[in-house]
Amino acid sequence: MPQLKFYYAPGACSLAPHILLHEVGLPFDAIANEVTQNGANFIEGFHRINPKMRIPVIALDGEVITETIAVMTAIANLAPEKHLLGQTPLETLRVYEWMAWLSGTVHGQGFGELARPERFSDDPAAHDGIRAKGHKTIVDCYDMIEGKLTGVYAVGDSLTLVDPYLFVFFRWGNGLGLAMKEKYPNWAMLVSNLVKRSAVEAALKAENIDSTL
Ligand SMILES: N[C@@H](CCC(=O)N[C@@H](CS)C(=O)NCC(=O)O)C(=O)O
Repeated sequence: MPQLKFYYAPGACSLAPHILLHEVGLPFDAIANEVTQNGANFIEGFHRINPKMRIPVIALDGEVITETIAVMTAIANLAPEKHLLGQTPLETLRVYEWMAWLSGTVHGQGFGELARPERFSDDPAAHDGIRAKGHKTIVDCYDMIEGKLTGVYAVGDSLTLVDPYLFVFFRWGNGLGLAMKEKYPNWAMLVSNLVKRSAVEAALKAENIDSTL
């Protein structure tokens, strides 16, 4: 059994791999950090673990993996019988299509611009405009997410990496004051099914947060 060390922050994007770890059901050590709208507070020496200064991070028998997509793939590989990367090669492609867009555009661009405008311009006078653009990108992407969802799961007929990641963005939409349930009924249905899973309950409890549904 591999030794697993998971670095997260309550309510951050790391909630998605945290849920996946509970789905897989192997024991792991969870190390909490803090990331808020205003900044981040990482454990002492975190820059040696991930010089990019971001969570999530997972260490598998000491091998450090960063980036949500790689972290979640590593977790999925621990339980191949659960098909968390999809049931077929085409579903796996769809999983990575979703994950790359959610990580790069929705998170990195939309939420990055909204919460960390200083990453996009050194000129403080530009920051309000960048925040506004980030908010618009998020809403445009959320409309697209709603249009892409048709069933209980984002890809195929079973849980994949994409569903817990979509849960993170649904919670963040609530945090932004968007009328998530009313505006995005397909997405709300996916999330209401997801929160019935014991793995979601366990991860929310461990992070001491609620589903905000
Ligand atoms: N590309 C990275 C981005 C991860 C990321 O930005 N994580 C946020 C938490 S949701 C973080 O660590 N933020 C620290 C900061 O903003 O200082 C990934 O997908 O894992």
